[in-house]
Amino acid sequence: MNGCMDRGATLIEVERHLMQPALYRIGEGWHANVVSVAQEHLATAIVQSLMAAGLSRSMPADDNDRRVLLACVAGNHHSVGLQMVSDAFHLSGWHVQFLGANVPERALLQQVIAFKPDLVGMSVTLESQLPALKRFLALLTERLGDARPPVMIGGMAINTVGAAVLRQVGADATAVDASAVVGAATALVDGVAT
Ligand code: B12
Repeated sequence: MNGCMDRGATLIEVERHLMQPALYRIGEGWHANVVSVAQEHLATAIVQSLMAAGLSRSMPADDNDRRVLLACVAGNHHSVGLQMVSDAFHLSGWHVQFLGANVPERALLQQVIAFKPDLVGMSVTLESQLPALKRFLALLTERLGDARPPVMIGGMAINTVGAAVLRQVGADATAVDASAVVGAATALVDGVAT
């Protein structure tokens, strides 16, 4: 990572083009029983510590006065991808609250009310987690009505099912990865604000 960044790559480029494919390969090896559970945990921990080191040597853009609240849907324990999304927002000047894995829906609702984000971003890895996402978005709409902030969703399940899922669950936009997320989020928030 340091070598890539020394040569001018951004942290997000390193995360997207080095770390993400490495973790996908770990997943394939795990599925094929050639990577153990302990090795998968070790790989995840190494990636997380490299991401933290990479973030500390990166310079965020000027504060743009926008807030994003990021959480994995209840039941989703895969937080590394959302952490990359968090890094992308942070380095682009957004105020980020990253709640991590498996956030219970009532706790997330309370935090949306308290933080008043311009955008909520939710990560979904397994298709079996889509009903929990749909339930949460229905709760958010019921409680906040017109004041509900726009919601972006992403993660492996969303990339697999495709954009049609947006309407099914009641979300506003998606982005395929951490490189694409800030552009899509800015377009969404600007569109909503005008
Ligand atoms: C590490 C890992 C775990 C760790 C996660 C630890 C952690 N702190 O995150 C642990 C051990 C908890 C875990 C558990 C399980 N896992 Co797992 N896991 C993985 C692995 C190897 C890597 C995940 C990862 O970090 N990927 C890298 C990140 C960067 O990629 P990403 O998540 O896709 O994120 C990018 C985009 O999707 C997007 N994105 C992500 N979130 C968001 C949000 C928004 C708003 C937007 C716009 C974009 C966006 O941007 C990200 C960055 O570019 C994957 C393999 C894989 N293909 O991902 C398997 C994998 C996802 N796991 C799998 C399985 C089966 C499980 C378990 C069911 C295993 C079990 N029997 O217990 C449990 C389920 C836990 C749960 N309930 O969620 C399968 C899923 C298969 C499927 N399609 O159903 C996979 C694919 C492995 C495999 N090949 O079989 N896992």
